[in-house]
Parts: sequence; C-alpha cells; structure tokens
Amino acid sequence: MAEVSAFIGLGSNLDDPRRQVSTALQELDSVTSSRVSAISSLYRSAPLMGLGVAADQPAYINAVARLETSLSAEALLDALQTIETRHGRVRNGERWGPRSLDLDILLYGDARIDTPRLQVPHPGIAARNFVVYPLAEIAPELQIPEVGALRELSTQCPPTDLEKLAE
Ligand code: A4P
Ligand code: MG
Repeated sequence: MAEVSAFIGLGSNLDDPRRQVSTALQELDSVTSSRVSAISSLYRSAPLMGLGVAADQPAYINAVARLETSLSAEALLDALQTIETRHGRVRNGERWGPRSLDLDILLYGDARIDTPRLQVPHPGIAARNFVVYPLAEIAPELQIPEVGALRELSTQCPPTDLEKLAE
C-alpha cells in the first residue's frame, strides 16, 4: 500500500503528562510500517469545557505529529489504541474525562471516513486551539477535507489558555 501522511493529536492530563506525550511520540515512530516525519512543540491547554464535563480536571499537554504510514486508517487506530493501553489508559466510558494518554487520528491523507469506529477528519479539529496551533506549526499550508484552509481556522480559534512550552 502507498504511504499516506496522517496527523495524530496527542493529549494527556494525568500521571506526568509531559512524559506521557514525549514517550508516546517515540512509540509512534516505532509503529509498524510508519515513521514520524514532523513533531510540533508541546502545548499546555485548559481542559475543553462541555456539557457534563468535569471542570476541575488538570490542564492538558497537547502536541501533534505527522506520520508517514502504509497502514490502513483502521490498522493505524489499532496501533494507537495499543499505545494508549500501554500508557495505562482505562476506558471507563466517561467522555472527555481525564486521561493518561489520548491519541486521535486528526487526518489520514485526504480521506473522509465515517464509520461507527472512526471519523476522519476528526470532528473536533476546527474548534480546538490545542489542535489548530500545533498543526499549523508543522503544516501551515494544510487543507482539511470538508473544513478548508487551516490558516483560516487560526483566525476563528483564538489561542485562549494555550501556552507553547519551551523545549
Ligand atoms: N474514534 C472515532 N474517530 C476517531 C479518530 N479520528 N481518532 C473513536 C481516534 N479515535 C476515533 O475515543 C472513543 C472512540 O472514538 C474510540 O474508541 C474510536 O473508535 P476514546 O479516546 O476512547 O474516548 P474519548 O477520547 O474520551 O472521547 P472523544 O470523544 O474521542 O474525546 P476527544 O475528542 O478525544 O476529547 N482538553 C484539552 N485541553 N486537550 C485535550 O486533548 N481531549 C479531550 C478528549 C477532552 N478535552 C481536552 C482534550
Ligand atoms: Mg480520543
């Protein structure tokens, strides 16, 4: 299968989040038939607010990586979930709850996928500054299927409570 550029969103707000994200970036590079070709800075971000979401959870560390992969999108999701499990992620059904590691497929080439298990592009991209800004760091010219130019998104998505961390 031909190589595809996929963008992966990383997030953690439990158990030393900086270390969780840094080691996950190394583990991404070890995923079979895949290699990491770009990594954003790490960002500290306020937990997303939503209906029924615990407001008192710790701040997140977020980052975005570009992965060149010849895995299918489904096989890539399997590999990401294996890494999440290795990081002690327990799925207790609480949506948007605190987590040791969350890995989302933001984009998989220019594919549009809408199955019960996988929505690509990730539906949250446009509204989440902790995705838009790190993505713009590594792929400023990106065009997002269904959404449009990434450059436009940063004007609509202010960097409120988003802090780029030093190396
Ligand atoms: N799934 C569907 N599409 C995808 C995709 N593109 N990538 C399915 C990855 N998974 C995808 O995910 C639930 C199911 O989504 C998976 O089994 C997969 O089949 P999950 O990781 O188990 O559950 P979740 O993450 O709690 O739910 P959800 O709705 O994915 O939450 P999000 O959107 O990941 O948001 N605030 C800050 N500041 N930073 C964050 O990173 N993250 C979240 C979680 C909330 N607040 C945050 C952050
Ligand atoms: Mg998730």
